[in-house]
Amino acid sequence: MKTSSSLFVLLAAALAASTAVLHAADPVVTNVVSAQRAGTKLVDITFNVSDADSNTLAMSVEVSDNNGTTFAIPVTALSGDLNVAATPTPAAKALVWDAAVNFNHQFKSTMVVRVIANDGAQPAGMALIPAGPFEMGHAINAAPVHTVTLSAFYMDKLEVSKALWDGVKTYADANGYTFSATAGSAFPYLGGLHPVTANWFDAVKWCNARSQKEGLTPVYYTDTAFTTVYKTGEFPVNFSIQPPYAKWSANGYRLPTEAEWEKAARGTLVGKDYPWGDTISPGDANYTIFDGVNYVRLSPWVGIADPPTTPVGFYDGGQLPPAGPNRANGYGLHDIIGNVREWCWDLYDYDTYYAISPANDPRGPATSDHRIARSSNATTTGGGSVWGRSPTPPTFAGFGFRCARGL
Ligand SMILES: [Ca+2]
Ligand SMILES: [Ca+2]
Repeated sequence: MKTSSSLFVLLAAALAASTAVLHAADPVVTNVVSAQRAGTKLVDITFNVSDADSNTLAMSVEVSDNNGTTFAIPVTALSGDLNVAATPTPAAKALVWDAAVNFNHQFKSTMVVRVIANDGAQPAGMALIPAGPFEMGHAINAAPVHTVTLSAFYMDKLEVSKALWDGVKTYADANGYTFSATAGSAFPYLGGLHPVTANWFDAVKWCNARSQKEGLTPVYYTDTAFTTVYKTGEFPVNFSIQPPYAKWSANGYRLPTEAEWEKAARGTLVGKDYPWGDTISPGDANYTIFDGVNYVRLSPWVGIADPPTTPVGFYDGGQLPPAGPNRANGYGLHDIIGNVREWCWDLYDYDTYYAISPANDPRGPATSDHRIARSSNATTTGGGSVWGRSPTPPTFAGFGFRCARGL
C-alpha cells in the first residue's frame, strides 16, 4: 500500500499543517484543515489531494488525542470524499467525522487529525472499485432501482483474452484442472488478443487456476468447509444449494458478483445507460445497429467471420477503422458494452431478487438453474446497457468474462 498522510492539530480553531512524503507515484495530501462545526459534534476536514498516476484513492482519517503520539481514537463515522478519482494536480476534497459516534462528550486541546490517501497495491491490469453505495438497476427494465453498498474490490480492466486464458490453462493442465472441450474459444486473429468464451463452470475453474498460478488463495471449492479446490467437472444445475461454494474472504480471482459488475460498469456515472452517458453509436463499442434495412456492425472483421469480436480494449481511442473515442469508463474498464457477454457469479431468481436483495454486498439468490451474465455482445442490436441482465444456463459456452478480486 502506498500512502501519504498529512497532520493537523485540532485545537479550538482550525489550524493547518502538512507533511507529505513524495515518491514517484504516491498520492500527496496537503492543506489539511479541520474544525468542529458550530453547534454540532461534526468535525469538518478539508484537504487537497493529488496523485501523479491518477489512481483512485481510498481516503481515511486517523485521530490522536495526545498530540500525535498515538492515533488510537476510532474513526468509524466518516463521510464525504471517501473515494477520490485523483488527478496529478491537487483537488480540494472534504470529509466529515461524526465525533459524537466515536468521541462523545470529550474535550481535549491535544487532538491531531491525520488524513491518509491510499492508492492501493493495485494488481496489474485491474482497477480498484472503491467501497460505497451506488444505484443498481433500471426503473422499467431492471426494477426496482435500489441502493447497493459494496466493499472495495478489484476488477479486470479487460475481458479475459485468449492469450491470458492460454497462459493460465497451461498451468491448469499441469495441476489437475480439467475443462470442457468448448472452453477458451476465441476469434483467431491478432495473436490471442480477442476475448475467450467459456461456460460458467470453466470460467470459475479458470479463476481458481489463475489464483493458484499467482500464489493467491483460490475462491471456489467443492465443499462448504473450503477444503477441496474446485478444479474439475461440472455440477447438476437445479433448484437446490449446489457447488461450487465461494470463500469470499479469499484473495484470489473470482467472477464478479452481479452488483460488482454493474457498479464497475457504470464507472461512477449515475442513472446512465452506458459507461459514458445515454447514447451510443458505432465506433463506441462492438455491437450491431439496425439501419432500417440491414443489421450492421463496423468492426474491421465484418465479413471475415460472424460474430467477430474485437481485441480486448480495442475501443481505446486508437481503433482503426474507423477512429473513435476512448471508451474506457470512469474506472478504466473497456468493453463494458459489447464484444462478449460476461459471466457473473450470481444465480438468477426470475426477477424477484432486486426487491429483496441485501443492501450490502449482495451475492444473488441461493438457488436457481440460471446464472447471470452481463454486458452485451457483438450481435446485440442497439448495444445493450450497463443494467441489462442475461440469465443463462451455466452450461452455455458462448460468453466471456473478466475477473474480480477482493482486497
Ligand atoms: Ca498512485
Ligand atoms: Ca463485454
